[in-house]
Amino acid sequence: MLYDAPACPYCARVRIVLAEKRLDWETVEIDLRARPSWVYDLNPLGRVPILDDGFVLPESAVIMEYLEERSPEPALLPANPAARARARLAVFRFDSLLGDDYYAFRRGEPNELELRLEQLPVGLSLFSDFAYVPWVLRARDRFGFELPPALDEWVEGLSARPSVARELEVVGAL
Ligand SMILES: N[C@@H](CCC(=O)N[C@@H](CS)C(=O)NCC(=O)O)C(=O)O
Repeated sequence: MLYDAPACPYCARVRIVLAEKRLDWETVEIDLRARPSWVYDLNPLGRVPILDDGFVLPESAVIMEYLEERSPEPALLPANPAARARARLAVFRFDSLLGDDYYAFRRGEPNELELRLEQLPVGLSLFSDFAYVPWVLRARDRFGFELPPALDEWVEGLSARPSVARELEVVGAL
């Protein structure tokens, strides 16, 4: 079971990985503006995504790691240990490399989102690319950011994958 919210880019990470690994999950949509109190029983922080796979697991990056280990094929992390570490580091640093400025922009606060988009650590692995692409799609399609050409190409490449194409539809409907 995936406790999900369409607008949530952290949930989008998990939706993409589930689709890539062709895992079929039931989804419970959570309305974050009228959140049921039982969500706090599953995750004391009250946040989605939350995966229930016989045990309850919040935190999108941890869920991604779990799914990569639970269902290793197709692999989203590279085989080489150094390359795996670099991809994981990119996800670990998500807040400083994108999230902090993205959410500062959303709050109307000073931000360097344009610079962050220029310097995004993309192309290290599918794993880290899927961890970043939900915010890039929203920056472009919801907030009108013109992406640097290399990033635009990266999005185009990923959009050929049904898992990401589906997320383009989700963003288009927000
Ligand atoms: N670190 C969490 C962040 C998840 C998160 O912030 N989800 C948002 C929706 S996009 C949420 O549930 N917000 C409700 C809240 O913060 O109260 C993750 O990676 O899963």
